[in-house]
Amino acid sequence: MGTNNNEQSQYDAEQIQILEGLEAVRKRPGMYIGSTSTRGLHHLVYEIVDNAVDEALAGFCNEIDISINEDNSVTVVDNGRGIPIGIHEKAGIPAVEVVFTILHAGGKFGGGGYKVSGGLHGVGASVVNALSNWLEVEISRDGKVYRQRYERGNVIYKLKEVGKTDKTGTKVTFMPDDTIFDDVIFDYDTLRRRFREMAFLTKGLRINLEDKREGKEKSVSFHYEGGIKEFVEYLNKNKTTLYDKVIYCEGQKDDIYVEVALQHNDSYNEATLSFVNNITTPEGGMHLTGFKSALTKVCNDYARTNKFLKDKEENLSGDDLREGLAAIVSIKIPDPQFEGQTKQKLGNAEARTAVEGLVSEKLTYFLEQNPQVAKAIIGKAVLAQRARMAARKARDVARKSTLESSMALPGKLADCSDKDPKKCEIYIVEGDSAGGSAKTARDRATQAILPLRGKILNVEKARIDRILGNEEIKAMITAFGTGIRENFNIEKLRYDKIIIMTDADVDGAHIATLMLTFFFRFMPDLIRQGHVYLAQPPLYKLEKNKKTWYAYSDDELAKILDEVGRDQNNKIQRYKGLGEMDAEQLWDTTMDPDKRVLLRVAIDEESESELDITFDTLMGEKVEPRREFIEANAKFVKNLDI
Ligand code: 2B7
Repeated sequence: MGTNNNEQSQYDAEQIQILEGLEAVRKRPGMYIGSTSTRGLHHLVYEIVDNAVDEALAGFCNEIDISINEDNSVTVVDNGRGIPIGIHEKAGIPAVEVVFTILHAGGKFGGGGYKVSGGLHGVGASVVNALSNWLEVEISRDGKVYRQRYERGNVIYKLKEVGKTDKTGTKVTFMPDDTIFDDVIFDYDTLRRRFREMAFLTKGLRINLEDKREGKEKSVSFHYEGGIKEFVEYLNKNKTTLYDKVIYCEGQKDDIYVEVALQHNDSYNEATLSFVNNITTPEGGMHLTGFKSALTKVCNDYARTNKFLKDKEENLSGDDLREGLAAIVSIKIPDPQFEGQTKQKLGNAEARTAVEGLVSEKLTYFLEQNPQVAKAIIGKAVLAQRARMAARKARDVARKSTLESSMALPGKLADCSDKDPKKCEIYIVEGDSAGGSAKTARDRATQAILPLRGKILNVEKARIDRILGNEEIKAMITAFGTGIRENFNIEKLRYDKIIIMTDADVDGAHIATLMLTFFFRFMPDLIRQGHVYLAQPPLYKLEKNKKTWYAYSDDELAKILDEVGRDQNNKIQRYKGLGEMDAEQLWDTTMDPDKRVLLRVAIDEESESELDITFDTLMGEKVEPRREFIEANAKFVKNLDI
């Protein structure tokens, strides 16, 4: 400071620029990590871990430890080479300091490393540093341990030697800035899900996660030698597979590395997950398109050559061939371009060519070598094709007849009189008798009632023709007015709220899950846009001295009893079903918009693939996981204050 030495002032200038750089991150954190919500907070961990994963991808690291510390700081340790500590030529400071204090200090470093990890925003360590109260990095390299500390992005002391070691690697500990994030509490399960996915996507890498917070102590370790092959096995774990082997291929075209694994099961749903640089791409894009076209083309060629399809028969469609498919498409590409409304769709055309080329070549060879597997895949697709054609015919007939009868509403529906969908709601009620009480109880202007008989069809276990032929499902589709799947149109929704009302017992929960499964598969936007609710009928009625209380759980009953005193004057009734309530009670406890509690059903978008799994666990034949599902079901449901 205060010197006129030319070199020195140049150095100062550089420093000032650096400070401005990180200040920008603190001013507009959302630009760099998406948001300052819980999601953004967890993103900090992913950014640091991404750098360690890159070191693993470069072939120098095979284990990463992540711990949530007692003070809610996070430590990440890798056994890679250690971030270089030599003086960076341009910046004149140790390379590690460049990594943590200069914005966008990404790319190739010291050679050898292949930086592919996109990160949602691809900004890395300096952003985490800028958004942390403090951050410490410790590097083990060349027999020595070095350390540096930063606070809100500012260097607290120069890189210093603090000990000796015979190991190599990097350790980063940071405390997120509580003045920037809405909430600085890490969620173990969110991290666990993400790291399991990362471990699947990086074969051979071991990722250990530990929660050291008091009262929350737990740990888990992920390590998959088979990588995405094991990911596919995991997706199929509660299913019956059509053949034993997971079909797998990997390869590189130009600078794109492609890895694909797939295996069919006997269900009717597809679970294809695609990733770019280890980031999930729910909207797909070029890599997914390449995979789909290769699968469709290769299988049709095979089916023709081997006479599974007669000359005059139509080609198998992509959907036919993907019925019951579990697949992972994972690519690594140096410069991913994301397009579309949400910027989540991979736009690089060369990714399509790379995936399509690799999968075509390898799958053609595989089918020739494994005719039994080929037969199973083509055989299932042929059945799917027949069902699809039958369903199309049925729909055409249905369309004609609905045109004639101008969209006949189902006979069982007691519709409401108000025609403004914003004000209207429909109760889907289990059983005719409860349906009867609900019809009596309702507000006729705004509440419609659709009673359903018994268990509704499990759409996970039925093919499209059977599903669309099912009376209960037809009734719901016509009542809602939106149509399904690619024909779904939210503007046509006839009710703002779709409320599932079932008994408050295990069977009721099962029926509700079956309905949610149907919505999830055929009209997921209904759930995404928050139109689907669960009614909450009470479990108990307590009468005492001419007063009445309703309890919606055992805990609540206990609380009420504590308040009113536990004595002989208590008359407690346990409701076994909605049918036991008369219309007035049903209105008071469950349907009156001023008093009722509704649960809004939500999809956890970050784990949509897990949602499939949870539904499947519930729904599949394997009976034993059923209990879990009912508990897990609670996860889809977010409490709604009304
Ligand atoms: C682009 C930057 C971020 N980097 C290296 C080398 C190893 C290395 C890293 C890392 C997070 C928490 C524990 C390369 C890459 C910087 O250049 S970052 N390891 N681990 C990490 O951040 N873990 C490297 C060439 C030769 N020697 C080391």
